[in-house]
Order: sequence, then structure tokens, then C-alpha cells
Amino acid sequence: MQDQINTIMDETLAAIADSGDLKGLDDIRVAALGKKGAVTGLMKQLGGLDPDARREVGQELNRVKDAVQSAIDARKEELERAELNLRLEVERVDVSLPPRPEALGSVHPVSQVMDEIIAIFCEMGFAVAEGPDIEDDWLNFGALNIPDEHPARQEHDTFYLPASGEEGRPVLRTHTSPVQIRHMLSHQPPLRIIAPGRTYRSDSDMTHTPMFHQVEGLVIDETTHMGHLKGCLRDFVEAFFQVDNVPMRFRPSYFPFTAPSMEIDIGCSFEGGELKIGEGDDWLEILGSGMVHPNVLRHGGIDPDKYQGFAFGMGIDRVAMLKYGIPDLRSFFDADLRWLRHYGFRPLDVPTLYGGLAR
Ligand code: 2NM
Repeated sequence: MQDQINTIMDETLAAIADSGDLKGLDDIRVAALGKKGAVTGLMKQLGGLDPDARREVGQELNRVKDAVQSAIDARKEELERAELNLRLEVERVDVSLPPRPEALGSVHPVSQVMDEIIAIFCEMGFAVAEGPDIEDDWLNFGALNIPDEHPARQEHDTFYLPASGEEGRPVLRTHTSPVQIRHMLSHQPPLRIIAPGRTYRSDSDMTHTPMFHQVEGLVIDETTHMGHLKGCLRDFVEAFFQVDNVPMRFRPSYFPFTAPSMEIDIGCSFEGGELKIGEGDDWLEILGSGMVHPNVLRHGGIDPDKYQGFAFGMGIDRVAMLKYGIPDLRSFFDADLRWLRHYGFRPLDVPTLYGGLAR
């Protein structure tokens, strides 16, 4: 029997070393260790041996099994590595080649405008903060001083998700403000961030889509005041629309998360169906803003007796329409290649992120 064992062992190990692919290797495994395999066959004969021989040969067969299995594992790893190297060689892509002109994509106006807004605020010293699209109702509403009975919480405005357990009710964020709460909770003032991203409300018509984009900003320090809010947003509007001395109007308003609250309009004219920003007798609402409510600061772990600050929010899709003269909001999300070629921007031509990402 010992001769048989030696032969099986030698032949199997030689076959493993010779095998050229994973399928062949598995056939070898089945031939040796499978139900009808050679080693298994010898195992079955153990019953006919006397007890001493049975123990000795049994141990020997187990060693053979282990040796064969580890040889197979090692060879498998070699074959897999060789296969991967071959694929990497064959599927190599030269990323420095120019794209075919007919395959050249374009940057969506929303991405372009988001990059422009980020570049402007980063140059002023803001950092970019991000958070998840799915929040819970505390971070999306409660922490922002939005009471339980507030209409914004109602089912028809908010996409609620099935509750998953202990935590609050999951929702698709209706604004990016929860990012600012998260930032307050994880950082010490002074704070200076913007939070751009996707937001969701159950709303769909000419000027509303269920998913839209927002950028919000937050500045907190010991003496931050409304003058800072005005100066910061004036600088932003003039940089974004590339106009000097733009007329601005701060209209008193109400948001649960700020007090006082203002809506900001900029001067414009509509003549012959053309919109001109920075001159004329008409007004366009572009930003909501205010001084952060003391309750919101407290919920963010910030002492309202020591710190204060301002916040603002703006719809990116809407300002993209205004800046680039795009008439219908719904066309933004049609994925129509002709529309994208017309309204899209050249790739690799994006503004720099001067301030980097928020840590
Ligand atoms: C707006 C208008 C006014 C706002 C407030 C906050 C936070 F988290 F700091 F309280 N974030 N964003 C805010 C304030 C948003 O959007 C129209």
C-alpha cells in the first residue's frame, strides 16, 4: 500500500506542477481527493487493515491529502496571478491618448456651476463639507429647529424611507443643512464651510424636480455678524455673475433655522425675453440666508453665548438656468446627448479647488 501511496503522491504533485489552467487543476483535485478519487479510494481500504497499520496508514494518507491540497492552493494562486497579469497586459489603456472627437463627453451645467461656486467660496477661505443623501429626521429637521408639526416634514414634501430600527426615521435629505450640523458636532469654531450636493423633495412641475442640487454655507465665530453675511454674499454674486456693483435687496423672511432671516434678490432686467443680471428695475430671488438660530447652534454642540454666525442656501439648478440661459429645468435630467452637447462645458476645463476639502 505504501508504494501505491508514494506513486499517487508523486504523480499528483507532478500533475499539479504541470497544470496550465484552473479547470485542469480542479480535475486533478477531483481525481485525487474527490469522492471517487485515488486518495479517497485508499481511505476506504483502511477498514481491512489491522488496527496498528490502520492508524499508521491513516495518518500517512491524511498527510498526503494535506500536501496535495496545499500544492493545489499554491498552484491556484500562481495561475490566478498569471491570469490577472495577462489581463492587465492585454486590457492596458493608454489614458494619455486624446479621445475620439465623436466620443468626447461634456460637463453638465449643474457640475460646471457647482465647480464655479466651490472655486469662488474656496478662494474666500471656505472648505467643502459633504454628507450622506440619506439622513434621519433629527439631523434633517429636529436639529434645525424645524418642529414636529412643520409642514415641510409632511409626507408629500419629504421622501421617507422604511424605518430600520433604533435610530430616527430615515429620510432623503430635503436640504444640505444636516451636513452643517454634522460639521458643527465634529469641529470646533471658527467654522467656514460650504455644503454642495443632491437634495430631494416630493415635488415635480416646470420649475421643480424631485432631485435637485443645493449649496449651503455656514460661518461661525465669536463676532460674526450680518455685515459679514452681506459682504460675503455680495462678493459671491459679483464673482459668480461677473458683474460689478450689482443691486441687491435683503428682504425680511422666515426660516426656522435662522433669526433674523432674509431672502436676497439681485437687480435684473427682462427685455425681449432676455435676462440681464446687474441692471434694470426687476428683481430675482437667488439666496436664502440669516443668522443661525441659537437652538441650531446648541444642537450642533456650540455655545450660543460665545459664538454666532450666518448661514445661507441656494438652488444650484436654478442659478445654472439663470447664468446660462437654460429655459426648462426638466431638460437637466433628460440625459439627451444633443442637449448635453449644446449646454455642456468642455471637460478638463474646471475651476481649481483652492481651499481643498474639509477634514
Ligand atoms: C437657507 C436659508 C437660510 C441654513 C442654515 C443652516 C444651518 F445648518 F447652519 F443651520 N444651514 N443652511 C440656511 C439658512 C439655508 O436655505 C435657503
